[in-house]
Amino acid sequence: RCHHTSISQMCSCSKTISDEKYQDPFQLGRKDLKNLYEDIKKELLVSTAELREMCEYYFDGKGKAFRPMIVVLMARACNIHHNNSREMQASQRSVAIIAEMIHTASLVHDDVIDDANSRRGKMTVNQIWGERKAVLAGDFILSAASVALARIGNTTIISVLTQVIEDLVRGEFLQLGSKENENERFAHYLEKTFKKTASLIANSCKAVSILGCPDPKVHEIAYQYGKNVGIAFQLIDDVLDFTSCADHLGKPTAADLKLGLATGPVLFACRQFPEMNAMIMRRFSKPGDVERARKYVLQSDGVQQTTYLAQRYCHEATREISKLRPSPEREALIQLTDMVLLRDK
Ligand code: GRG
Repeated sequence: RCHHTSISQMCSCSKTISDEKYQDPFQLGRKDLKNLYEDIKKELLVSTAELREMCEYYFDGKGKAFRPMIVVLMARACNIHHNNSREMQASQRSVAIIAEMIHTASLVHDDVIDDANSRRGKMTVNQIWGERKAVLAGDFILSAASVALARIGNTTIISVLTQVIEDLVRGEFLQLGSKENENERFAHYLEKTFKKTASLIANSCKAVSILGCPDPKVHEIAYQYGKNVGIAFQLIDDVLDFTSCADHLGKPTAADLKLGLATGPVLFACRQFPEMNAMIMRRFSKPGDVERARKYVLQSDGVQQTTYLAQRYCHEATREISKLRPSPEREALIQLTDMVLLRDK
């Protein structure tokens, strides 16, 4: 795996990527996102100091801002495709803000469900303020995102983005359950992956395409690009849980196994080492299961197979976005698929 870059570097800093192939295709998107966190904080204005501090906690510039970056690039690519417009609409930028707010609300709730202590190298909201307040902070961020969504004043956009909230909850529910049959297990994993991660990216891309262009074919291209990139992003996330170190990730590694979850690398490894089946069934609950499962995965080609699967999703995303008229933003979206595969955190 290549460890020279991360989405954080590509989205947050001005010039850090040394590889010549990646000549900073994100300059345009970065300009659109310059005041992203300030604008989000404006949406979160609340009267009590504690709630405000909790809600603002993750809007500190330490996230990768991967979703807003895709959204603004997609908005511009669709606008150029439709009428060669170089302008981005205020409503399209609002979608980027709303996407990051929904994402953050879901992180806050996820950390409560998983009883997580660290994220992005800092303590989680639940660790500092306790579970009950963390749930409320997540709710508040989500409600502020809903207010911003209503302000756009377009019922189609409201229904596209509220679908994401339903999918997030259903995805989290799917993760709580498991399947016995091997084929069902993989389908269940991919469905969970779509709902927990890809739906937000797919539907945010669809929303900005609807705002920028009346052609339903373009909406489908935007949706398919976001869906495929989103699934690839989660597959690589699942790989990094096995291959990266905790310090670099900003959260513990093998976290999925510790939570009892069998992700892509485990499901592929199980085909080579069927003895893992029993461990999967008991959700790695016996002492030593987590360590043994991790060893099996690293001995198997589970990591390579999952990465290969992610490559196929990225290839599909590239095929979809290539149907749009050429533009620097379209090229950035294509390069972004490579960076999803090469990221190391
Ligand atoms: C409150 C809307 C809402 C949902 C409740 C808890 C829940 C249902 C859903 C959890 C969804 C979730 C946390 C999915 C994980 C997605 C994921 C890959 C997160 C990591 O994304 P990065 O790497 O994070 O982009 P940064 O830190 O860079 O922002």
